[in-house]
This record gives sequence, structure tokens and C-alpha cells, in this order.
Amino acid sequence: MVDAAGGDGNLRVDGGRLWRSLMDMARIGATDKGGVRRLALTDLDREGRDLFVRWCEEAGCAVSVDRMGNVFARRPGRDPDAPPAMTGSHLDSQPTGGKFDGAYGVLAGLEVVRTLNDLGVETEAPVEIAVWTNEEGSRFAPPMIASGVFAGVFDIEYGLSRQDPEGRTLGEELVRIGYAGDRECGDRKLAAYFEAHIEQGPILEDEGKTIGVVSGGQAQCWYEIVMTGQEAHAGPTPMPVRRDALLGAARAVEAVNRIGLSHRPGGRATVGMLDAKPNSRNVIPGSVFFTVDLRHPDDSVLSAMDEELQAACETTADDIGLELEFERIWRSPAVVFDAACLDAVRSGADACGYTSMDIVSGAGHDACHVARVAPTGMIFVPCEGGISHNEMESATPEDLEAGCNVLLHAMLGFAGSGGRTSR
Ligand code: HGY
Ligand code: MN
Ligand code: MN
Repeated sequence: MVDAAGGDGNLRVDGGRLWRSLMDMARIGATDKGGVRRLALTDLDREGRDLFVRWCEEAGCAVSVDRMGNVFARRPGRDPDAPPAMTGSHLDSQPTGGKFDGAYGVLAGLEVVRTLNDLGVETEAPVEIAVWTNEEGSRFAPPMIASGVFAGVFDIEYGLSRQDPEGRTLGEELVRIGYAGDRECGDRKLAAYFEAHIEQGPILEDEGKTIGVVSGGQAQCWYEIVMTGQEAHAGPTPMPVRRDALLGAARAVEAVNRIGLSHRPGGRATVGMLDAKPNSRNVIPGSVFFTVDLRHPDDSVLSAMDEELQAACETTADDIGLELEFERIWRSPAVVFDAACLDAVRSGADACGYTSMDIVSGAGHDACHVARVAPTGMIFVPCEGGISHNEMESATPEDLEAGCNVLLHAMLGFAGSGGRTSR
């Protein structure tokens, strides 16, 4: 008999089935180097969503889609009106992403549902699995846009209007792939939300721990910056008169790295995108677009980093005679997850006999938005060398199974008293 707290430490998922589902999903958008390229709302994202929906319907779930394309698979509980216990993550990937970032949380949720079916467990509250649209923020910025609309961080018009580099809007692409749902975003209360994810950093592996009890996520800020000088001929133009936009951007890249280092150990500072125009060998670049991603566990330190970045860009632009467009496109505060959810993760790890440690997430996750509207927790498992956002991303079947067992226990604790059905 499964007790209400899900404390039956003998409950276990089928790790082999979880692994097979991950490998089947990883075939969609598979790259030669063993990763995946499944950018948000591309045909490959649709293929992944369709596969997930089919699996969930085979598992007896009812599937719905909201106006941001978030997909929800619902396993009924005894009380259809009870707030569901939800889990999930994302299926979109980075351009050179890994098999596990996002997909693990989605398919761990499916494995929990399949296990409850196998064991004939009937929960009081429904259990739901979410697939959040555009978590990565690679094709459409900012990231976690659709869980953000669900949690009331962004309004629906802003969410649907986000454009990709070719000018296509998120809303148009939802229609094109057939995932423009009619359900209003955030139209219901949740009993709790748990997200299983690889750590995407080296701490669990270095500490020899299997489960990360995630206490929260760090603050982050994204920028879009344009420096404009003057295109000119690389040959006749004397050095002192040049207004070289790429020189300005190069100094800014150096400043970004210096800002991250000066706020270690928590500071993170990255220039991920840079586009020099006209990008011709013998033309002095007249304009450069680049992005900056600043992060820190402490909001006040992130504010200091923000000021240092703006000052460095302004000084560089003045020194070289460049125009500067400096835009903060998204700022997300540090997030603290719910204490009861952390306890559920910790006791799930203990009940299953896994080592665990508390950890702050360096990466952003949909859970960081959902935490604004529901008790939220995350479960981390190690990934090899802490490498992620890289096609070589890797995790062991054993660790992935362990995280999914903890997810099962945590979900049961919030889904209400479990009882075996006649099944
Ligand atoms: O940027 C992040 O931390 C996440 O992967 N979207
Ligand atoms: Mn992710
Ligand atoms: Mn990611």
C-alpha cells in the first residue's frame, strides 16, 4: 500500500524504460556529435512534442495545450477538482545541445505516470506533466518565456510577440506547428511543482553525491548591445581616425570577463552572440551586435555587476567614438524554492537510500518562474564533467533513475493519499 507521504521507500521506477524513452527522444534532432538540435517551435520541436503526447495518451493521460503552447498531460486522481501535483521541464534545446537538458525532466515525469499505472496507484489529486515552450531562449529571447507567462511574469501579448532572428514571431510559429492552444495560461492552482534536471555543473560529481536538493536559482540579467562606428576601407584608413565597432565590442567582451572574475566565486558573465557588420575581411566593422548574460546568487551583487557593465560599455564607446545602444532585455531575481518541497526531495532521497546535498541552481529553469505561483522544488542529478549546453552532455542511467525515484516520492507526497486501484 502506498502511503500518503509516498514514504514507501520500496517504490521504484523502471530505469530501463526511462533510459529507452530518453534515447528515443534524442533521435529527434540528433546531431553527429551525439547531441540534439531541437530549437523551440521548429519542426523537430513539434516532432518531440508529438511523440511525448502520443506516449502520454497511451498512458491514459488527457492532454491540453495553452496559448503559449505549453503542453499538459493529466493523469486523473480521485478528486478532479483538487489542485494537481505537477512536474515537467522542456523539450526545446540549444543549437548544439545535449540529450538530457530538459528532456530528462519531461520523461522522468512520464516515467512517474507509467510507474503509478504499473503499480495501480490512485492518487487523490491529479498528476500533471508539463512541457514548457521555449525554455532555452536560444531562438526566442528571453528564456523560460512560456512558464513566465503561466506564472504572470510576462503578459501573453509580449510572449506571443517574441521574434526569432528571421523576424518570425513565437505566436506565428505556434500556429505553424499546430501547438497554438486555446487554454488560458496559468488558469489553475497547483498543489506543487517539481522539476528533475541534470545539474549542468560539476558540484554533485565533485562531491560524490547522487541527488541535488535544489534550494533555488540565481539572479540573472540578459542584455542586447549595439556599438556603431563607421565602415571604412581597411587599407587607406589611418589607425588613429578609425571608429572600429569591433574594437569596441572586443574591449566590452574583455570587460564582461573581468566583471565575472571580480565577483567570483558566484559571478558568471558571458558574451554568447556577436555579429559584426558588414563582416568583410577588408572593411572596418561599422556596427557590432552582441549579447551579455550576467548571473549571481545575490541580487545586489548582480546590480553592481550591471552598473560595471554599463560603465565599461560607455567608456569604451566614448574612447573610440562609437554610438552605444545598451538594452537590458530581461532580469530575473534570485529564487528560493519552497521548504516543504525541499523536505520532500530530501526525504525522497533518504527513503531511496541516495546521498544528497543542497545546491543552488546556476542555470535558469521553468521552475524558477513556477515558484512564483506554486510550492516548487527541483531535483538535480550529476552530469559527466558538469558539461551541458554541449553535444557531449552525458549522464548515467543509474543517476537518472535515482532522480526519477526521488521525483516519484516527492510527487506522491503532494498528490495526496495513494491507494491501489483494482488494476
Ligand atoms: O540559460 C539558462 O540557464 C537555461 O539553460 N535556459
Ligand atoms: Mn534546461
Ligand atoms: Mn538549457
